[in-house]
Amino acid sequence: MSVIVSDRRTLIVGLGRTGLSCVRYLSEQGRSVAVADSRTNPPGLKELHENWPEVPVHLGEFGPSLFAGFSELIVSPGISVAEPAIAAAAQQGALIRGDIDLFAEVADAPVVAITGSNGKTTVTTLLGEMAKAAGRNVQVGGNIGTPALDLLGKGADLYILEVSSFQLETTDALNAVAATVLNVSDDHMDRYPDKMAYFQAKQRVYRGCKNAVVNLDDALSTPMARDNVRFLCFGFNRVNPDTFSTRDDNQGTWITFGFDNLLLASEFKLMGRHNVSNVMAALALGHAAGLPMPVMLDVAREFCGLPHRCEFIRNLDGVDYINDSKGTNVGATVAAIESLAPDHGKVILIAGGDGKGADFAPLAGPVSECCRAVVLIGRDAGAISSALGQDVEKIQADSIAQAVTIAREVASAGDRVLLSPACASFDMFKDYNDRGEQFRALVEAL
Ligand code: UMA
Ligand code: ADP
Repeated sequence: MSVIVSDRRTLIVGLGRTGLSCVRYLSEQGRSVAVADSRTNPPGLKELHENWPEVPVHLGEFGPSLFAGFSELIVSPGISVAEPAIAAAAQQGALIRGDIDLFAEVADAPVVAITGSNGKTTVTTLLGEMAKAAGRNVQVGGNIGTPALDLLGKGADLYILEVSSFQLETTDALNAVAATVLNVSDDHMDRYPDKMAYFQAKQRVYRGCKNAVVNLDDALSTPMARDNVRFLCFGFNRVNPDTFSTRDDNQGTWITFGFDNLLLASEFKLMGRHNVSNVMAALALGHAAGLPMPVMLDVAREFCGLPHRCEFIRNLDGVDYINDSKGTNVGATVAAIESLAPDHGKVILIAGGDGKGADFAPLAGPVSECCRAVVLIGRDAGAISSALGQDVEKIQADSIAQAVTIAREVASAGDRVLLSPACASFDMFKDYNDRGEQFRALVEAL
C-alpha cells in the first residue's frame, strides 16, 4: 500500500529497531501511523506485519513528493534528514522529529545523555554499572542498542542514553540532568556537509541540561550556550574545584575530584590513557546524577571494558595482539596507537576499510612515532597510504587473514599488533563485531 493515499498524519521513516519502537510507542498511545522504508525487505517488516497488521507501509525508493500530506515525520537515525523526500515534506511544514525527541517529551525520570565521537558506549556501560551497583532502577539505551522508547514503562528512576549525532539532529531538547560531548573528531563525513554540521549536531545534547560535563582536553566539548547550566569538568592534570582530574605522585597517576585523590589509574582493568578520560567522564556524570562516590569507585576498579575496544587477545612470541575493531574513525585509532605503544617495542597497525569520507592526515604523526609497519586492508587502503607518507613501512593485504599473517612476520618481541582500522567495516565484513571476531579467531589460531 502506498502511504501517499493513507489518511495517517504521522509517518515513521525507517523500519529498523527505531522505527519499530516508534510504531509500538505511538500505537500504545492510540495514535495512528504509517511507515516508509526505502528497502524492499527492511529488518522490522515481519514484526510489523505480525503485531500491527493495520499499519500502512510503503517499501522502496522515496519519490520526491512521497511524504507530502504528512504533518509529522519520525525519522530513523540511519536516514538523513537531507533526503529529498524528507526535505520536501519539511518545506511544506511537516515537523521532522526522531525517537529521542518523542522520548524526551515523556521521560518520567532524570536522563543522563552521552554523546561524542568516541567512548560513548564505554562510558554509557560503565555509568550504567555504577547506577546498578548503587541500587538504582536504571534503564540504559539509545544508540548503544535498545531504542530509547523501549525503556519507558519499566519503573526507571534513572535513564542513561547513548545518543549519536544522527539522533541529536532530530531532537529538540533532551533536558538531561547531566549531558556530555565526550570529544569530537572526524566521523560520518559521508553524511555531513562539513565538520561544523557534525559538531553542531553533537552540541544539541546540552539543550536544556542541568549539568554540562565538559572535557577540558577537547575545546569542542564545551557547550556553546551556557545559560542556567552548571559546569562539571574533567581532564588530565587540571586539579580544580568541580573538576575530575589527574595528579601524578610517587605512587602513580591519581584520579582526583577537587583536591582529593580518589583512586589510582593502575587500579583499573581498562587499557589505555583514553580510558582514564572515560572513567573521569563517568564519575562526573554519576556525581551529577547523585550516585555515591564509593560505589562508583568500586565499579571503576572492576570494570573490564567491552569487546573490540582495545581488547587484549593473546601474547605470542613476546608480541601482544590487540583487537580494537570498534576503532571506526581516525580519533579512535590515534587514541589506540598512542595509548598502546609499548615501552620497548613498536606497534604493527592493521587499518583500512570504509573511511566514511574522513581525512586520514591526523594518523601520520602517531604512526610515524609509534609504528614499525602498517598493514592496509579494504576500500580506503590507498587513501590511508597516501596520508601516511613515506615515514613508515606500508604493506597491502587482500584479506584480514593475510593481514594477520603479515603482521606476525613483521613483529618482533616487545611489539604490539593492533587491529584499529580507523574505518567502518561494511566493505569487507558484516559489521565491526564480525571484523573483530574474525581477527580474534585468526590470532588464536596462530
Ligand atoms: N533506511 C532507509 N533508507 C536509508 C537508510 C535506512 O529506509 O537510506 C531504513 C533501513 O532500511 C532500515 C531502517 O531505516 O530498515 C534502519 O534504520 P536505522 O539505520 O536508523 O537503524 P535502526 O535499526 O533503527 O538502529 C538505530 C541506530 N542505527 C543508526 O544510527 C545507523 C542504531 O545505532 C541504534 O542502536 C538503534 O537505532 C537504537 O537507538 C547503530 C549505529 O551504527 C549501532 N549507530 C551509528 C554509530 O554508532 O556510529 C550512529
Ligand atoms: P563509541 O560508542 O563512541 O563508538 P566505544 O566506547 O564503543 O565508543 O569505543 C569506540 C572506539 O573508540 C574504540 O576503538 C575505543 O578504543 C575508542 N575510544 C574509547 N574511548 C575513547 C576516548 N575517550 N577517546 C578516543 N578513543 C576512544
